[in-house]
Amino acid sequence: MKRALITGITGQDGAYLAELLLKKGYEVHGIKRRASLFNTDRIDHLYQDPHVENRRFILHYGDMCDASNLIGIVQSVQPDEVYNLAAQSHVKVSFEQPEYTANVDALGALRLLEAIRTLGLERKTRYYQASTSELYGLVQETPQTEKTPFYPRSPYACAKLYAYWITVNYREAYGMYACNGILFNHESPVRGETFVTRKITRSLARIALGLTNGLHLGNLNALRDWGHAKDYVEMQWLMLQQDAPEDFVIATGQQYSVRDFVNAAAAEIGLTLEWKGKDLDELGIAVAVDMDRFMQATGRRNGVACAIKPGDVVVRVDPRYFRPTEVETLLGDCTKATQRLGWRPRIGFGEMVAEMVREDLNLAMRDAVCTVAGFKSFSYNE
Ligand code: NDP
Ligand code: GDR
Repeated sequence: MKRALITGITGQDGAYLAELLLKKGYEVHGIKRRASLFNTDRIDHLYQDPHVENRRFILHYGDMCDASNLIGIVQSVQPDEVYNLAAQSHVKVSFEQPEYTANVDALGALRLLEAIRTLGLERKTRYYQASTSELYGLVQETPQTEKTPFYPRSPYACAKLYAYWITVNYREAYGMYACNGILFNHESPVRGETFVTRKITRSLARIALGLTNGLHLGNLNALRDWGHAKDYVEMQWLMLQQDAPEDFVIATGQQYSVRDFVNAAAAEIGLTLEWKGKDLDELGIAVAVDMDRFMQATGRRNGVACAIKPGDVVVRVDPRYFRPTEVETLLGDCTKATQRLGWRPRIGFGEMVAEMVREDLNLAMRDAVCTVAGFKSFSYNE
């Protein structure tokens, strides 16, 4: 039985990857930070009681800032494969916590690689580094491939640049099977709530059910290549199953703006928006609500009504979500992954948006029921 160690197992990708590896028969170990709350929502369905024998899903307390802890875990697990997914992964937050971001995202990767090397596992353990399209930053060519020069535009991207190169260096210096997946944005119903896609689907669902008032966004013109996390974790696994380690771009080759994403998500709940004004004064105003579509989206549940009326301002621009240096456009070319690994994304943009809206409507309906029953429902708007 193969043994995998996943850092960042409580995150979006960690949860999907753990599920995939368990299905493939792996024993899956994950590193989880100690927190004052459980923080295991995304992996609760995989949980196995520690008192059960022959468990295949095992969590270890750890932190990417703690080298001795990482050495101890790698020593005890003796993994065949390590997936380094842990990161302070929010680009905007990295401007507020640049040093911490560098510690976790850059030095964290080094600590893990050093743990593998100093324990003498460099010929046994294969290593995957979660690299990112943010490395391209101020893009030098479109679409971006494995050969496109990097130009990072945030403390997050600068930290990930170090992690990218230290992975290449350990491959070349020590002959390790270590590779980078340069992944473009990938989303899902369990995407963190403060990334723009999930913020949009969650907020629109809550506005439609009268749980919150409006959606405040930053740069509506930013262009991204959005894929589905489920497709992308499969590629992370595939990259570690080859004869030789290599770096790959993972993307869909399709690009949409943040405004396009809002329109697509709104359409899922029967809402048509009209965009008025410019720059900081731009507004997304409801012009029509298709009640049948709304009822269909909410599963035709009794008592559920749409709180949005034509003329309502649904979206506003708020400069607090602007970044000091923005990545305006990203579009990936995954030809190498398609030709060499036979990989191509299966879930399209429309299907992904529909799934995210459906799941967020379900969560919002649950909150609406609780609110009616007198329980308080919180609307964090970050
Ligand atoms: P998430 O933010 O959902 O998950 C990040 C994970 O890292 C969480 O499990 C988090 O733990 C953990 N983590 C954060 N800090 C530490 C630390 N100091 N020690 C240990 N664990 C820590 O990210 P995603 O799942 O979306 O992304 C996975 C990886 O892929 C990240 O490295 C990200 O930078 C990268 N990436 C993501 C892309 C995307 O579009 N999703 C695209 C390209 C790259 P906790 O739950 O406790 O916060
Ligand atoms: P990104 O994702 O920065 O690409 O990093 P995010 O969803 O945060 O932003 C995408 C684009 O949307 C614009 N935007 C907003 N973003 C957020 N979060 N909130 C807003 O209100 C908002 N309004 C507009 C942003 O300015 C940006 O242009 C993600 C992360 O998962 C990284 O870890 C990963 O490496 C990259 O994707 C690839």
